[in-house]
Amino acid sequence: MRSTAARRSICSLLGIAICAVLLVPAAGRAARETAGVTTVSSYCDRNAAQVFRPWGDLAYYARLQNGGLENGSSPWLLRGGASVVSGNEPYLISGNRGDSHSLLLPQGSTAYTGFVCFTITDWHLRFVMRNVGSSTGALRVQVVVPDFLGGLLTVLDGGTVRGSGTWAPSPRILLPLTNVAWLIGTRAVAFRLTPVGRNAAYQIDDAYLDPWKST
Ligand SMILES: [Ca+2]
Repeated sequence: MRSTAARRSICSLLGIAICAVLLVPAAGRAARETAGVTTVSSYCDRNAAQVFRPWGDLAYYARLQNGGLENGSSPWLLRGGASVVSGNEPYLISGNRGDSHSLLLPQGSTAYTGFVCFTITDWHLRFVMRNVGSSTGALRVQVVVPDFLGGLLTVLDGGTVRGSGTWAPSPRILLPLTNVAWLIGTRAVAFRLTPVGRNAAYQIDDAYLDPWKST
């Protein structure tokens, strides 16, 4: 295992989102990083829509920036072999029939979304996914939170989801941010997605969040 000093050196090269997670002492556990993070620019999509309505979910969801991976990988940070690949989720929930790419997360990879704005409440995060690895593999969702007054980052565990080999919407992932509202200063968070388990691998597309927990 890398030393803390080594991990801090890597942090200085890779940026704040990676830095936050490299310094987490154990997966699934909130942790803090004291290296200098001062400001975070976030993305706010005001055009919410009922994109998961065909599955009985009437909530209004806002799309994450490049949530459909149709514009390269930016602002996502892809590590450990994660990559944008040809092939879209088949339901075209964005409404754009020209969508043609998605995100492959092989074993050992990690992907971070860009920072997105939100209101102080609980959220639902949802995307379209399929399992392309072991049937027992899962996908861990974590939340990267810039801390109050800037400067600190916290990583929260949003739990794990599982999918089959057929494209389907993920479960609605509840992000209990109300409980940590006291430490949030910038009104922006990002998400980290990591396959977990032996030979776990996933493909995801069209990442959205319900910023108002509307249902
Ligand atoms: Ca796509």
